[in-house]
Amino acid sequence: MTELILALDVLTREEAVYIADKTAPYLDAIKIGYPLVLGAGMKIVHEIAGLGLPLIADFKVADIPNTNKLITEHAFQAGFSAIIAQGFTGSDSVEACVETAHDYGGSCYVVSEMSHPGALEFLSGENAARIAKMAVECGADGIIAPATRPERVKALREIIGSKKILSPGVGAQGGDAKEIAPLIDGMIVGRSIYNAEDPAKAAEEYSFIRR
Ligand code: 3DU
Repeated sequence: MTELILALDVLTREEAVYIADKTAPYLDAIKIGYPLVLGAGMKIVHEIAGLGLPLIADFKVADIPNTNKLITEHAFQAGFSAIIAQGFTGSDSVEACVETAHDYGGSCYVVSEMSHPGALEFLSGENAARIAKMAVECGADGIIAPATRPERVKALREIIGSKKILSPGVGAQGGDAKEIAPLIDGMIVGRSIYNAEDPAKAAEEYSFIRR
């Protein structure tokens, strides 16, 4: 079954705890990135981890290998169980994230192609395919691929086989949950859940769609 992952991009501790608490029964994991940790500090990770769901660090790590290692160590020490790295930096930088994540017993996902329109300017097509292939060779646990372009997800699936595909872009960015769910392992949804009038109801509805 496709997992439902909440992108918890709210800006304060209070909102984060409220939304996470209400939606947790319908989720398989929570993704936390810069909007929340810059707003509420890294201590929010420990607090949200108390709900018992796996937490994915969306830091899109994109630096030299040593800096990638240091960032990844911070993430796992803070309580994350997976990290997202950019792939365009190359195999040595990606390997640093993958190896560090695995040292902590966690996972690393590599962004192969992004979901917004501008992604088509540099990181789609052949380059995205090369990144996906490299992610597999580096031992990554999966890739990030765009829910806004199901045909690209299918093409990337051919390359990565049974590695996981986590896919953002459903709802607010225009991706169709019903269409993308059968193609991927994890559906990442942010605004369509946390901005909904009733976030728990929205999460529940997505949790039905993904089956
Ligand atoms: O558009 P939403 O509000 O459902 O949020 C999508 C989340 O996924 C958000 O945290 C964004 O930073 C992340 N993401 C993408 O949207 C697209 C990507 O290619 C990679 C990550």
